[in-house]
Amino acid sequence: MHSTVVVVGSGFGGIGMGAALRRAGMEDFLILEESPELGGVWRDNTYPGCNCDVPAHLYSFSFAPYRSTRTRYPGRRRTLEYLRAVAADAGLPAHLRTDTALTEATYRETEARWELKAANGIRMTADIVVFAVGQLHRPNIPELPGQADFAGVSFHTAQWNPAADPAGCRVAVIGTGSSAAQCLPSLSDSAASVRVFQRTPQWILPKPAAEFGPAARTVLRLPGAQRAYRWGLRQGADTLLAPIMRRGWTARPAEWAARRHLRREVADPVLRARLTPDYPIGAKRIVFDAHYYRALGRDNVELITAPITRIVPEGVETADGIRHAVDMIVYATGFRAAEFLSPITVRGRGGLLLHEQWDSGAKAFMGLAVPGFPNAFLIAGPNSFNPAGSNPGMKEQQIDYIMRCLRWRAHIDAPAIDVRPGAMAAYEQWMDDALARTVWSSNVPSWYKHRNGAITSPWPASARTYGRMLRRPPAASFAPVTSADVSSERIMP
Ligand code: N01
Repeated sequence: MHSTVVVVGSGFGGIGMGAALRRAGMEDFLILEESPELGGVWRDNTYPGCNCDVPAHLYSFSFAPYRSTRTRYPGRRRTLEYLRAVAADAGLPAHLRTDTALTEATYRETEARWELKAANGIRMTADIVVFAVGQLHRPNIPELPGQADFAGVSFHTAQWNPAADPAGCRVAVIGTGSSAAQCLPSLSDSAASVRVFQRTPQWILPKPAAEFGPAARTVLRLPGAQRAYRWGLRQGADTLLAPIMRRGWTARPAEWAARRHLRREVADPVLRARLTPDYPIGAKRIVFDAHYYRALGRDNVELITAPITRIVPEGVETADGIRHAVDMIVYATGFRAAEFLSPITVRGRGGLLLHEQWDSGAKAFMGLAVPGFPNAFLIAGPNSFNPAGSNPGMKEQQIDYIMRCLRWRAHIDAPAIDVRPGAMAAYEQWMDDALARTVWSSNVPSWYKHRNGAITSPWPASARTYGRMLRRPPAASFAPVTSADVSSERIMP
């Protein structure tokens, strides 16, 4: 089986890519999806309280803008419905191959084609492969001694056990990131007790109400108002949030707002002190939330800050020797975000293994292409996560650029195109300089970083800057792969 393009993954990136291919009149493409249905993280995360902490009018594609005069922050079900609707409107179901987990992708130099193998035995070839597998879907469950002996139920937030009813249970939530903040209020509504195990306090900025008030609804009914609102959100993210990521005074207003939020929500000074971070705001992904602090103040909720030493049959043991008896452990411990494309084995020119090349931290030109891997593109690749705005928006910019690369390749009639090593070197230099000016260069661990400390996930500037850099024509950064290259050259050591 051969397709001109194979897209891997059907979250926002894969659906956006498929829609762009259809708009360009392309029919010969497949979208491979390892799960039984499309949706990415919005399909996977079914924990109670799961919702989007970016306003949906921004967290949507420009070609299918989210329209509502009522809902500002939809729940996960509504976001999943939005994605399904975009896919249906673009005619993507006919291109989707579900239950097809790609395991290997190998570039065959003589044919300038990708050979693809899936776990279900399907083999295919493609001229172009676009990896849109995301980075926040492989759960990070810490290895704690005694885990296997736990007598209750335990699971990760992204693998919520629908049969496990927290009502009347004693629940442990390990972790205090966005997932924990979103599920704690719902859990504490029905659980007998919830103990929240915090290793590091988070910076939390208040999130406006999920629904618009009457005045905003009236305004949003006016012609063009929702488009203007989306534009304002994008400008606001670039102007107000992106500067937080730089070190120094530009982060002060956000830190002040976060401290004010904490003061308003937590009356107890002792609890407040335990919830106050001692690292710069933005060093970890900021939590946007309005209910977490208040939930922590409930009578049936307790914040535990002593480090976890092990899991025991009856619950969680901490370094102060206390055994916290629980029936359910919820690992809100995040994702193995630095392991891009894992567990797919990707081989490029000369048998080059992508994961060997990325051993000390993933890198890709503009987060979307790697020298030595011709005709392969990434959506949401290294250093293209926007911590201060809309990631569907970043993905849309990547998709537009990939489409321009495909048109350029057709125009010059090249079997394959590859990133020029010089363009990659210049980009890496720019990236290193830009990252050195950000708050992430401080010694704070987060999912933004590889285990060796390399900063592999976030984009270090505004979305506007990203778009400006992608305006350069593909010919400035890519080169056709000639047959002479194919037979003799190994691009990278
Ligand atoms: O994961 P996280 P998340 N012992 O990595 C703790 C996106 N998202 O699932 O900070 C004890 O942020 C860890 O502690 P520490 C969003 O981009 C979006 O919450 O490392 N604790 C931390 O508290 C987000 O940033 C939405 O010290 C341990 C927590 O677990 C990203 O997903 C909603 C531990 C992990 O926090 C990930 O969020 C939800 C251990 N051994 C998520 N190991 C939207 O609304 C880890 N921790 C769009």
